[in-house]
Amino acid sequence: MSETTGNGSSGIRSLLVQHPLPDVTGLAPLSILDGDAPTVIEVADALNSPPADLFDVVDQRGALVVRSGDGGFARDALRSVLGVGGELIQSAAELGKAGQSDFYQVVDRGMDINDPNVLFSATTLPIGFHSDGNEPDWVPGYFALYCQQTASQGGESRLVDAAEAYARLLKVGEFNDLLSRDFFRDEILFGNSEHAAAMAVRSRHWPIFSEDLWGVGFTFRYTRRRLETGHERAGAPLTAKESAFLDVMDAQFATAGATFALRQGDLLIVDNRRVAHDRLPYQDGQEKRSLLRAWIRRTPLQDANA
Ligand SMILES: O=C(O)CCC(=O)C(=O)O
Ligand SMILES: [Fe+2]
Repeated sequence: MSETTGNGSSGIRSLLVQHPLPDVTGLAPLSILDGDAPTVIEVADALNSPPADLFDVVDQRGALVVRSGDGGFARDALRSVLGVGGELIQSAAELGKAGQSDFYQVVDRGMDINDPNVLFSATTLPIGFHSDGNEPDWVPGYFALYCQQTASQGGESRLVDAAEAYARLLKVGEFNDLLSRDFFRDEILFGNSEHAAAMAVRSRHWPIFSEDLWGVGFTFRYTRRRLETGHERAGAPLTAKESAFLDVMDAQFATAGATFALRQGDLLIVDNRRVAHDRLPYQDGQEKRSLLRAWIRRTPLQDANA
């Protein structure tokens, strides 16, 4: 059980050789697919623009970096760039449901990844391409990461267009039955018995790719580990074909997209429903790498079916 694509890589390679990735003409390609870093704008310009305009750029390009340089944002400036308190940020109730309040700190918490309740993002290990959120009825439309402190080594961000990956996988044809089918999704259940977790996961299943989720458009929902442990807990471990499908998908993510280093004072904003993201492993120096994360919605209907 690994979040990376190390296992069975010769099988993946032969599948990719058998099925070289075709050009996709139906979708406007996002710039982040060209291997570019996201568009960067200066914080002064961001603060002079309505947040809605910034999110228009994110919609068009998949991601955006607001750069403040050495000065950094005050927390208030961060809130106003993101539109917190206005239309854009999720309600307090939604934050509570997602287990977050205000901004969540992404930092190495020195925990043992062998514990299934520990998230890769709370360690220095590679996370693997994923989307944020793990709820049946709510998806963060966007996430933002504000870089308070870079790592001494590594920790680069990676982004790839999941809609384009989906279109390519459809053309491969081999996995069409799996692309939109439900998979079980584990949830972190501190202090709950294995039995309770197994019962809970039975009602937690949804597809990786939805062409039009809740009438608001294409949505990608995937964290490999939650899906693998979800299937184990549901008593339906992933089959060889299902694992091969995830390997091929992860391999596609890993070969495409942008890899770039956030600088201290950068605010990265990403379309979480369209773009898959990853973070490379890192080492901390004297100061620990630290990012503040916010989950954001743009309109009430965008991220929930309520
Ligand atoms: O550490 C990072 O750069 C990204 C963290 C992340 O993806 C997450 O917390 O979900
Ligand atoms: Fe994430």
